[in-house]
Amino acid sequence: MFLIGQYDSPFVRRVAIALRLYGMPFEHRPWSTFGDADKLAAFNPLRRVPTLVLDNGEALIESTAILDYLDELVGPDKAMIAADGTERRRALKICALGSGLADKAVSLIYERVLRKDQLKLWVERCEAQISGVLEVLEQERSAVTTPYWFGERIGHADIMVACALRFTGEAHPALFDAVRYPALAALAARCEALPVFQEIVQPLAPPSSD
Ligand SMILES: N[C@@H](CCC(=O)N[C@@H](CS)C(=O)NCC(=O)O)C(=O)O
Repeated sequence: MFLIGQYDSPFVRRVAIALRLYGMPFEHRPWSTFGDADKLAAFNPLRRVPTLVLDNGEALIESTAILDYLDELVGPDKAMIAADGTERRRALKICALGSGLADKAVSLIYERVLRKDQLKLWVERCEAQISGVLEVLEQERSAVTTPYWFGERIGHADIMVACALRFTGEAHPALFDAVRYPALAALAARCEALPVFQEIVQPLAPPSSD
């Protein structure tokens, strides 16, 4: 199977990290969503990444749906999320907040680099959404005493939040102040220190309007 997308995308990175942690071999095709849009469109008409193309040619899209498939392959004991119940619901919510944070940080970077005149209403809305989510995640995480969000083992929630924080910090340094969000900063540092996070990483290269 091959994974399309560059590792500066928090969504591609979360999937690649999960593939590695699950010990699943994959090829990496670091195509750009803009520069390689036509190649990408042959597998995903949305021209978005991550896109995971299976050995039978089937293309999976949306990081959450891709991880759902990987979880099914490894089975409930190894899956990095609870199979059901309250813990699964809570983990999915943390993942959704982390992925929403990344979505808004991506929208804001597109607004900043692709538009000649930024729309103030949209910029302010994205900024408010980003800081609102950071506040809530910080509150939630500071109430947790285990090394990772749901215990001793890393899970999809930790990976998503860490990938979103790295992206937000690189794309919008003014919006992520580690002093203001110490519990999140500590979680991100713990994750980023792992070999898999150090292997699967790429400094942000935003698209340009040129
Ligand atoms: N909800 C999607 C978000 C994926 C996403 O926003 N990917 C960005 C790159 S970080 C992308 O493909 N952008 C191009 C576009 O949306 O046109 C997921 O979880 O996979």
